[in-house]
This record gives sequence, structure tokens and C-alpha cells, in this order.
Amino acid sequence: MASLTTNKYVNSWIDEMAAMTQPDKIVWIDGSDEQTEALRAEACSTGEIIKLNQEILPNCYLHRTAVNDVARVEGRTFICTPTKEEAGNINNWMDPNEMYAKLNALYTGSMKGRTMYVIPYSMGIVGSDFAKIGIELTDSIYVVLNMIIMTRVGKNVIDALGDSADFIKGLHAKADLDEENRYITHFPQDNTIMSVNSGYGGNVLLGKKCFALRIASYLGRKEGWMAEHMLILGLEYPNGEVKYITAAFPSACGKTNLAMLIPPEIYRNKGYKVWTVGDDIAWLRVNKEDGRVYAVNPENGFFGVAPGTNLKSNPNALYTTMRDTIFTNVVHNTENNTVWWEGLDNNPPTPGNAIDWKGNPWDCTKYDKKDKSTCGAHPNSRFTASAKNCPCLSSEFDNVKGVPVSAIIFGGRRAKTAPLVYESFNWQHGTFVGSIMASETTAAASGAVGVVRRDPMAMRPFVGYNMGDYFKHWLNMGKVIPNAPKIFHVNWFRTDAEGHFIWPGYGDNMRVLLWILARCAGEVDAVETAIGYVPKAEDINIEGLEDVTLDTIKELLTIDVESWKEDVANIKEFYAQVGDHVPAELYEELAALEARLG
Ligand code: GTP
Ligand code: SPV
Ligand code: MN
Repeated sequence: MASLTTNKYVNSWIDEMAAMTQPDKIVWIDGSDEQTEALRAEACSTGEIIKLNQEILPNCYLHRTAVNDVARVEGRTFICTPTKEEAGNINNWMDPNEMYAKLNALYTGSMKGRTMYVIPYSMGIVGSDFAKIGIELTDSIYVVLNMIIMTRVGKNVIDALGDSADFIKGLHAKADLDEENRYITHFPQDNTIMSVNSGYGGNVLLGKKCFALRIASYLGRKEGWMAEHMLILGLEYPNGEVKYITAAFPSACGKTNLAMLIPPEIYRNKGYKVWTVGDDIAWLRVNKEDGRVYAVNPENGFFGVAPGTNLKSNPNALYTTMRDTIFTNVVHNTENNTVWWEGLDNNPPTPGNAIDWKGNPWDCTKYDKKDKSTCGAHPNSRFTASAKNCPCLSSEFDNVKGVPVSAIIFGGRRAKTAPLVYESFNWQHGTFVGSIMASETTAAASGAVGVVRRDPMAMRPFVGYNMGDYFKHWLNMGKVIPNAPKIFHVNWFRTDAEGHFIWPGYGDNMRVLLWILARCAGEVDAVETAIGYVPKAEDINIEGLEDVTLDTIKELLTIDVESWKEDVANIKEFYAQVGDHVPAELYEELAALEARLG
């Protein structure tokens, strides 16, 4: 098939990649409905995807990945900068030449008998100041169909690129899906991403974590902006005013849920609303006119966690997935040709009518919450859904300027230590708060205490360069933002002695967002503590909450000095691991925290 462009950089790179991978043919993806429909039909004919009940789930499909290929592989993800120091200690590193040689052997002839699809895509609105262009070459129709939902794909992208060399090159080959030779690699200096031997989401939809976070974070540092693992939401007040918040939580810690929040009844009745701008990635820039930070969501869809999504927890997400969606690794209900996952409802498909995520008959009566192997849907099963189908999509989703950010929130899963919410003293302290973020692994089966893993800014797996330099970049950005957003930390996951979540979470998180925005507007006082400003308990509205009293809020806001001292020791170890690029300012903040704890 003829190239869609005369761009010599694009064409010579494709020629080079095709010479290596040796596909039978090359097909350009133009974004047209006819082509997309033909690809769906082809993937259905080979069993790569299954067409679901078109009356109940119009335009929806099911896909199952290989059993050994169900999540991102951090251990096999590499940042290949010329020196190890540039990648830092938190990333896996390999010398670029060594990695290229290794990959060359794996890619050579890998597309024989297959088609290479060329996907021109834009992260961000095509042609806008924020946007960046990528081209992904892949031998997977599943990847093509997902990219068409998750990014802006088509001929207009390649036209916008013109004859420029300013695009991110991405090569993906399924090869043999061999775990031992699976590599997700980034060459920031070459604007290049190479992924081989996987067919799973974050490893192969190269616009997402690989480009919009790892490569983009590297570019952002060079060009003076930020790429972050953040949701973006707009909170509308009864008078129609909308304020925007971004929030960074680690993977599967509640970004999609918060971004699509439905306010509690008492607020809904008054006219409060929440609008979704993004659920996973934010690109942030300083606006020269008003000196504020503006955020855009570079994606065009949601690659969301399916299990636990239901009409109560996240109705907006559920509605979004009712059309034009690709489900990956969920249960297939063969009785009515629909899908199911744990936590959708209490009516799993009955034995004889259910195929599990591995493609085997599934018996829901054998399901045991404590034994993951009895799940019908994989715990990391996902939906790929179009932003356009989200009932609460913000009217600013397509605003090329982005939305002005009033508050930045960090958060993780902490059974103890972190209070429900606290505010940093200033940008430098807020950067420190982000840098010490942590999330607990819940070892429920053995009853062991959760293991704290440091996940700075929820970016541990996604910073495309040295983590210490990333901290420095945060500090530097603070110096060039005249009207910086305030920085907060939240924790929805504090537990009682029996391990139950104390805070109801989900829609009720709105109550905390309102305190945060009141602080930004200077409308409410706070209590100064060793770790930052904490709300007065009575300033968190508990009207309409059943099991939450003023004492519950007090408990959620307590700061246990002993566990914070333990945390300080752990932070020191983590900073030492990040190494000598950790900025002196953060060590000063750490010392100051230690002193305040006494
Ligand atoms: P990625 O897409 O992996 O980056 O994740 P995410 O941050 O978007 O996570 P998501 O919103 O899908 O949340 C995943 C898990 O967190 C689910 O099991 C939810 O049920 C749970 N969760 C989300 N919000 C809350 C909350 O407020 N309280 C509690 N207790 N659990 C929550
Ligand atoms: C995450 O793991 O943070 C995700 C899913 O958002 S993936 O795209 O697979 O990285
Ligand atoms: Mn994510």
C-alpha cells in the first residue's frame, strides 16, 4: 500500500523497520470508518476479537491476551540513555547500542506472514500547541483498534506532521509473545520506543505510558513542561463556576473513579457536578497570560480497570463502556454474548454459559475471593472506551488551551500513616510530599502488614530519566509558575483495626475536594501540623453520611508521630536508592520534617 505521506523521515524509517521485520504487506491506518470496520471483521474472522451482542453492547468486542501477558512488565521496561546516570537507579538501563543489537535479533523476520500497520496518531488535539505526533508500527489489529480509541488517529495527523522529523517512532511486534524475550524499551535521545513479545495494553499501546509519560517526561524536562500520571477533573459549583484539579495516584489506586465521581445526594441536589477531562495522564504547561498551570489530557479514551466497576461505584465508567468498547480479559457470557467481571453485579453467568479470561469454561460457584486463580475476569482486565461516550465528559475536553489547575493532589493506599487529607506548606514542600508518596501492597491472604513501596508522584514506573532530576524539574517548575496551584495529599484507604476502610470513598471523596478548593480560595482555616496543614474536623462536611461521625473524621486526620518517624527512616533509604541526583532542597525538607516530628 502506498505511503500516506511524502515525508522522507517517515518513509525511510518505515522502510528500515520493514526491511528488518519483513512483513508480507504494509497497511496505513487512515482513521476512516470503512477501514476500521474491515479490520474488525478481519480480527473477528481469525478469533483475535469476538463480536459481542450488538443490541446490548453496540460496536463492542472482547479480546483475550496470552495467559502470560496480562500487565505492564516493569522488570522488562528499559530506559536506554547513553549513560546509566541519565536513566538513574530507579529505571532499568541498557546501553542503546547493546539494546538495539538485542532487539534487532528479536525483530528480524518477526512479521513474516503478517501485516505491518502504520498508525499515525496525535497525543493531544491535532495541531494544537500541546499536541505531539507519534507513528506506531505494529503487527496487531488489536493494537490498531485500541489506538483508534485511545488516541487521535488518521490522515489529518500525517498531514499536520507535513515534512517535519518531529515525531515519536514506535515499533511493536508481537513476535512469539515470549516472556523471556519481552522488552519495552525507550530511547529518549532518538525519540524512539521499541516493544516486542507482548500484546498487553500498557506494553503495546505505545502512545500511552511509553510516549505520553516516559518519552514526554523527558521532553517536558527539556522543554519546560510536565507529563504526569494524573487525572484531570472539573468541579462545578451551583453558580456555574468550574474549578479544575489534577490528581496523581499509583496504578489501580482510584484515578478513573475520582475523575468520574458522582457527587453525594446533598451536593447533587444543590447543583454541584463533576466533569471528567482525563483519567490517567495530564500534560501541564505554564500559561504566559495568567501565569497559571494549564492541563490537557493527551489521550482520547480510557483504558480502565474493569473489576469493581459497577452502577454504584462508577456508573459513568459503566455507561461509557456500553458502546464502542473493547473488553480485554473479562468473562464472556455465552448465553447472551455479553461480558461480566467480578464486582459488576451479583449475577455472574452460570456454569456452562461462562468462559473465563483464559478462554476456559468458568464455574462461578468455585469462586473464592482469596484465591485469584478462581477469578473469571483477570484482576487487571480492562475496558478500552471512547472519551466521547462518557456522560460526564467535560466541555473543555477539546479545548486546545487546556484547563487552569487550582490544586494538585497526590495520594496512595496507606492503611496507616497518611491522614485523609493534608496541604503542603508551599511548592517546594509539595514537591517533597510528592517525592515521598507511597502505596501499600495488600497481602490480605497471609494477613501480613502492607509493604510500603515508594512511588513518587505515582511516576515510579513512568519517569523517562533520572528520578533525582525529575524531582529537580518539579522544583524548577515551581520557580517559573507565578500563580502555582496548591499541592495536597489524600488517602482514601486508611483502615480500622479489622482492616476495613474507614472513609467511604468514591462519591464522598467530593467532600474532601471541596475542602481542598476552599483552601485554594482562602475560604477556610486549617491546623498546622508537622506534616502540613490539616483540616479542622468540623470543616469536612459529613451531612448525609451514615457511618461517619465527627470522631471518625478526627481519627482519619490524626498524625501518628511514631509511624511518621518510621516513614522518615524509610524515605531516607529511598532517597539513598534514588542516589546523588536527589536535590538538596528535598533533603532540607526531610530534615525539617524530622525536626518538626521531634
Ligand atoms: P490505572 O488505570 O491503573 O492507572 O488506575 P486508576 O488509578 O485509574 O484506578 P481505578 O480508578 O481504576 O481504581 C482501581 C481500584 O481502586 C478499584 O479496585 C476501585 O474499587 C478502588 N477505588 C477507587 N476509588 C476508591 C475509593 O475512594 N475508596 C476505596 N476504598 N477504593 C477505591
Ligand atoms: C497503569 O498501569 O497505570 C495503567 C494501565 O493505566 S496501562 O496502560 O497498562 O499501563
Ligand atoms: Mn495509569
